[in-house]
Amino acid sequence: MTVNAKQPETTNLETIAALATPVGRGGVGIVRVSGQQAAKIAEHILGRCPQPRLAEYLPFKNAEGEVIDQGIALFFKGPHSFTGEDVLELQGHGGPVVMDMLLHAVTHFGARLARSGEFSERAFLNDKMDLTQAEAIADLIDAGSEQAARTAMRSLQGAFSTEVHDLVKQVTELRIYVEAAMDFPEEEIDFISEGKISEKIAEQQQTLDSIFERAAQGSLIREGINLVLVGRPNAGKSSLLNALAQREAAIVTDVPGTTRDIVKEVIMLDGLPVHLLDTAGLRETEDVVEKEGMRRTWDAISQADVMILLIDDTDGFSSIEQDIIDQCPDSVSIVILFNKCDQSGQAPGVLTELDPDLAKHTSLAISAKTGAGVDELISCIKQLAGMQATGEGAYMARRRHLLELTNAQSHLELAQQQAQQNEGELIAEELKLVQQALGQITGEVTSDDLLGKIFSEFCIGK
Ligand SMILES: Nc1nc2c(ncn2[C@@H]2O[C@H](COP(=O)(O)OP(=O)(O)OP(=O)(O)O)[C@@H](O)[C@H]2O)c(=O)[nH]1
Ligand SMILES: [Mg+2]
Repeated sequence: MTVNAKQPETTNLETIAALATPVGRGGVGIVRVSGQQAAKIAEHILGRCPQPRLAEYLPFKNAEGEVIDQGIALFFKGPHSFTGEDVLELQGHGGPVVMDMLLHAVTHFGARLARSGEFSERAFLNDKMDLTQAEAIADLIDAGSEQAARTAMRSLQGAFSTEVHDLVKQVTELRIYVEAAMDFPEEEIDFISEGKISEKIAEQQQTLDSIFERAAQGSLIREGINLVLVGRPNAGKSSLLNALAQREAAIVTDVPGTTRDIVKEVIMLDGLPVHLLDTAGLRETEDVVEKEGMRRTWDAISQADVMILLIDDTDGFSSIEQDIIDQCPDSVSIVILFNKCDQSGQAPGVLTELDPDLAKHTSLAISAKTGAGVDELISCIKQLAGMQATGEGAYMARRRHLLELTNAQSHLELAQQQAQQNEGELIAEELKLVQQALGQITGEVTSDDLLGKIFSEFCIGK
């Protein structure tokens, strides 16, 4: 069910506490407390509640009045805090035992341990940020590359949500306009058939497409692609995996059938995360272990975005490769690699003069052993993934955002079709669905299930 999930106030919620720094030893460890009891807890532990936003150096005491640590205490009076509630931060010495004692004291005086993402969830419920911004915090923390961190920061600063909000505003205005026109039926047809509505919808479609493109870029930087290496035994799959990973991740020998299980490696190609899978070579065999390996190879192919089909160029393309191409699902992009070009004498790089049947796939000659042609292969992978040269303007987005954007796109397209047919009521209905889809992104319209799912993936203390 879709409901507006925001509660009018969260002041009656329990006070929560968590370790905000990583578990383990560190120079500083921070315990964070949020909720109505924060000031009272400060009085118990520090002897008094510090002045808002003023760092004070104080001893921290437990329930027995013993000093367990001393450090910096900070108090933020709600609503001027991260969560919008009263927040207390105790910065002590970052040892696991000290932090444990401090957490114990804080819970003794009235807080309970926070669930994952509960601080961010309260910030969202108290209108300190919208959903895309809350998600951007988790993405910034999890960022696996500089690009990912930059796009997350852009979303955190509101670039994504501002554009979505602006579009929602335009769609709403248009809907009100159409609805108002319907109150005057004799004028309605004229008013729609003038083409103004269709023009406005077309503008909104453009804006939405541009938002989608940048979100898709961000999502690519966040999630990456699945790339599977496939081919006959000894084609050089494991050698290529090692060349791309720049380490000896998989065993390479001249014995056909060396790789039996899937070898996984995550690499970064200029900010694009690539989940590489090296697989067991495909051939006729009675060996039970190898057969199971090949079953796993096909499993991996079905879940891949890109399949790299390696061929030993000294053997050449055969019906085995043709069968693999024929059995590969349509959703998987195929790259055909003629490997061992150092032996076959073929010049490395993109191949253009190919059989017409193969020409629809990208083909390259490389040498996994010498590294010749590998740079061209990398550019080709980035291009297939849709990675743009500059990550500029991309904002961190998740699959759920892309789904809602696609949903909005299709309803806006339907609204456009209704506009062509002068169907005022149906235009208004479609525009409403566009609004709803976009509202799910920023969290204006969400279900409790969705919120629970999003915040549970956060780390504790955030
Ligand atoms: N000359 C030359 N030899 C290569 C090249 N790539 C791989 N080889 C050799 O080919 C043999 C097989 O390489 P692997 O990488 O183990 O092949 P594979 O496709 O993983 O084989 P399986 O795991 O058995 O399916 C090894 O002896 C490699 O050194 C290349 O580009 N040039
Ligand atoms: Mg191998």
